[in-house]
Amino acid sequence: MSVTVATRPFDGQKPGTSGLRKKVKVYQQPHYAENYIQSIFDSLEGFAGKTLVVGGDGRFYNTDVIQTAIRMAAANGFGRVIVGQNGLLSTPAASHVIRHHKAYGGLILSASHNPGGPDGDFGIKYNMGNGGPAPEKVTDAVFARSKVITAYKTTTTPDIDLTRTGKTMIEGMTAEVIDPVADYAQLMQQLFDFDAIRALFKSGFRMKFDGMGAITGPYAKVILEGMLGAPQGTVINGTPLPDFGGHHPDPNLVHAKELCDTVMLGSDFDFGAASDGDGDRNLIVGRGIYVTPSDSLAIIAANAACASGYRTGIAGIARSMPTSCAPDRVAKKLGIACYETPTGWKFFGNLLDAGLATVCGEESFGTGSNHVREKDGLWAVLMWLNILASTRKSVADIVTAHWAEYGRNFYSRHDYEEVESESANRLMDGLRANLPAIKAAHGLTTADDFAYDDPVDKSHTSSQGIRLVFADGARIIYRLSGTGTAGATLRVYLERYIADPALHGMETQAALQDLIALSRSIADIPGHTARTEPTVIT
Ligand code: G16
Repeated sequence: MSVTVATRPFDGQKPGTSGLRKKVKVYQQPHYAENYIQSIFDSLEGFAGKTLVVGGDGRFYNTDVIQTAIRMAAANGFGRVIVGQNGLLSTPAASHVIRHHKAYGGLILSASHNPGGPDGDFGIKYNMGNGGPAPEKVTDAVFARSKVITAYKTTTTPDIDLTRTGKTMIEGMTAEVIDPVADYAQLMQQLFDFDAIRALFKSGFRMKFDGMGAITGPYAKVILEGMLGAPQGTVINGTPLPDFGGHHPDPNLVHAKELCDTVMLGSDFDFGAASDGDGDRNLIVGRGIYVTPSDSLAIIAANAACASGYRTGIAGIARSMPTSCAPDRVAKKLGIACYETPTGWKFFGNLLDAGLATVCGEESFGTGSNHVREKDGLWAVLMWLNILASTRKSVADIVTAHWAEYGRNFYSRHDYEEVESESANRLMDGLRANLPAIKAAHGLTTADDFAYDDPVDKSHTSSQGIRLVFADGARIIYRLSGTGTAGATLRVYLERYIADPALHGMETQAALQDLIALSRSIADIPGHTARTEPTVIT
């Protein structure tokens, strides 16, 4: 039976960079998830009888909210819900399922790379019919609705069985549990030369893929070990667990240290990769080398034609503003455009839909293409495997050859985590107020607060990060994270371009040393945050 439940608004249901991420304990408050889901439905139009995709990364509280969402979808008039078996769908797979099944939209339950478990984080994100995160005009409407909501609709029906594929009827709506991997695996087979990658593994090539106890494990096992013949055991931490097995499922040099040490420092493996909580991020390492996400995007763009799905070339590249300018150099050589967007995958959607960009990426370990409307961890890994299979070169050789051809953009991000919010805001306000003086004092070519005009829908987005550009093209960028759930995280992005190959072997932090010191003094980071060193350097 459908019922309407009275409720009262909660403060702070404002979606961040990627959906509404909060502590599990916040989400566990009675009516909290329901209010947010109803605010989403109330902000949409014309979905009666249509299909909604629901899935999550398997973190603690995932199946509870999935059952809630299914009941609410039925009561709100959707005709069908497609849900991943056991409530699982990686973020890129969810994006594909939405597109493939021509769904109206989807709810993705994830807090991405944030820790899971009862004391960890949870999140809900709405994706549109193109498979991409809702644009700001929708998320703004959801937030506005959440502030005045008085009731939500649900049903009194029991939980459906998520463990078996098949269909159940709920109040006239079909709930269809699907294999979460099948559609996605088929898409990957269309995009990449599986025969060439199979031959690479057959030749003795060895890799490790770290699923980090999160969602990508099942996808990686089916595709890498199953379809591509990588040896059993290639995928480690491959079972999704509610607390990710205690891992912080963030694929970077800090949280995937074991993988990095094994592959980069050892001699047993040619290639290493990892993906995050919800499967959209990727980390790429080779023997003796870590590939920065910015370099990875540039190298993928330069070599995309190795893969069958991109053989005819790419239309354009898009990168977020803090991502290094390495992809711009590739775009220039290919004679295509490189778009610079604010941080957040949602800003790529229009460019991809309009055919202006084919590949896109961000410094935050995200890379993807127009095959879905999310970044895609396993896609990036398969693209690298395809490039390695076609060229039969090592990761290090591919990267150093790329630098030799284009020059090297030395790049690093310094994060100051869990800073008191007021201090972080004061620091940013101080920078904003002093931009003209900073520009003059350091002879900068640009000192601004980045704003973006979308070339497709003409929307304007302001205050997307302080950008300091030096006369030689070096950059320091300051931004506050939009995905954290405790205090504020100050991100400082540092970049310097060096053309001379004789200097490309320099250690990154050493190459950026003077910029690092300047970044701290210009913003008075120690004064505002009482920190002398960042929490995480990637
Ligand atoms: C999300 C977005 C990304 C963005 C990243 C960084 O990633 O989807 O597009 O680059 O946040 O966020 P911030 O710097 O604001 O913390 P994910 O993987 O968390 O969904």
